Amino acid sequence: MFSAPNEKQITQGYEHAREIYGALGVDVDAAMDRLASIPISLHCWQGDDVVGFEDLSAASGGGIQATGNYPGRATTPDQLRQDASKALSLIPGKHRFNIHAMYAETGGAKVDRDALEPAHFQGWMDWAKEQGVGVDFNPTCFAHPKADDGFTLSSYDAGIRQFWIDHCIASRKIGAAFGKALNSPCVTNVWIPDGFKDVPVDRNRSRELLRDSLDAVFAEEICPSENLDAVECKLFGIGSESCVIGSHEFYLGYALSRKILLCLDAGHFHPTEVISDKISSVLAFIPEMLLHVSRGVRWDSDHVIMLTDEIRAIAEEIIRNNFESRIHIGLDFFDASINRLAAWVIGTRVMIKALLIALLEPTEQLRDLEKAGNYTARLAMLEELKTMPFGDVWNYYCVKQNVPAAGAWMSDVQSYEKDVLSQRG
Ligand code: RNT
Ligand code: ZN
Repeated sequence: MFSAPNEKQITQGYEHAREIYGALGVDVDAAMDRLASIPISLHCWQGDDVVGFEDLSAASGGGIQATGNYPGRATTPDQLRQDASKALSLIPGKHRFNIHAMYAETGGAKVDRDALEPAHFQGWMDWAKEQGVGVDFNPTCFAHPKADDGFTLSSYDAGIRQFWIDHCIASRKIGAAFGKALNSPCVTNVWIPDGFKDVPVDRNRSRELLRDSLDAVFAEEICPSENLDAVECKLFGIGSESCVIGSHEFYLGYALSRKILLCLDAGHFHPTEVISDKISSVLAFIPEMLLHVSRGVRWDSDHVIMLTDEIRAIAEEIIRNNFESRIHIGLDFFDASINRLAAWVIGTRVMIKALLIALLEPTEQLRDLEKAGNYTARLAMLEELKTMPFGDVWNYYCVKQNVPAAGAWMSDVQSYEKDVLSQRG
C-alpha cells in the first residue's frame, strides 16, 4: 500500500517533468538546489503531546492541549530523540529542531524554570551535533503552578512577573548557547498564554505590564549570530476568549519598536484571516520573522498541516519574494490521535512540498501578466499549474536526498511502530 515507483520510473518521471517545466522556462534542478537550502524547524512537542520532562502536572495548560491517546508517546528524552531522529531520516534536506524549556534534563534534580541553564540541555546539544541540525528554543510560560491563574509576564503580581522574566532571560541564554555551540543562530520565541476568559474592564494595564516585562527580558543584548528573539501573537485561546494580552497589534508594535522578530502562527487568527497575506506587510518594516506553520480547524489552532491552499500560499510568498533569508520557518502542531512521528513526517514533507511547488512556478511570466492587467491569463495559468507533474520532481528530490520517495516512508514508520513504539509501556 505504501510504496514508491522504482528508480527507473522515478528517473523517467523526472526527465519528463524537467522537459515540461523547461518549456515554461522553469529550471527544475535550480529549484531543487534552492529547496535543499531552506531549513524547516521541527517542533519537539509533537513527539510527546506538549508534556515535557519536568514531572509537574500532565496537562499543558495555557489553553493548549493535544487530544488523543495514540499509543507510543515518548516519555523520556532518549525516546523523544530516537523518534525525532527517525522522523528526520524520512524527511529530505537538512533541517532544525525546536525545543521548549520544559524539555530540560535536570538529572532528577528539581530545577525551577527561572534557574535553567545551558547545562540542562547538554543532551539536546550533543544530539543536535550528531544529527547536524541547528536548534531553536522557547521559554515555557505555561504548564506550571506559577501560570495557573492564566497570567505570566503580564500578571498583576510582581513576584510572578519576575519569575517569568527570569525564566525568559534564562531561555535567551540557553538559546545563545545552542547558537554558539552549533554555529547557527537560535531563534528563541516567546509565547505566553496571558488573557481574560471574560470581558475585562482593564485591557490596558495588562498590556503595559507585558511591555515592561518584555523590556526587562530583552534588556541584555545578545549577539544575533547566537540568538534571535521573537514574540508570538494570538487572537484567542481556550480560557482567553475575550482578550489576549499579547495580541497581533501588541506584538507587531513591540517587534517593530524593539527591533526583534515577529512570529506569526497560522492558527492564531480569525478563521477567515490568513498569514500568507500578512508576511509582506510585516517584512515591509521588520527585517526578519518567524512562522509557526500550523492548521486551524474551528476553535483549534494546531492540526497537522496538509497541502492546503494556505500552506501553498505561505510557500509562494516566501519563494516569489526570495524571503527565505528573512523568514525562519517553524512548525507548530500537535495531534495525539495519530502516530506522532508520522505527524512530524507528514507535516514537514508537506511544507517542503509546498516550497517545491512554489519553486516550480514560472513566477516572472505570471508577474508580467499581472503587471499588464491580464488577469484572465493569470488565472488560466495558475489553474493549469495545479496539474503540472510536481510529484515527479518531488520523488526525484527525495531519492536524491536519500529518503524514501512517495508514500514509501510510511512503511518505515509502520515497522518502527511495531518494533519500537508499541513496545513502550
Ligand atoms: C500556542 C502557541 C505556541 C505553542 C508552543 C508549544 O498557542 O502557538 O507557539 O504552540 O509554544
Ligand atoms: Zn505557535
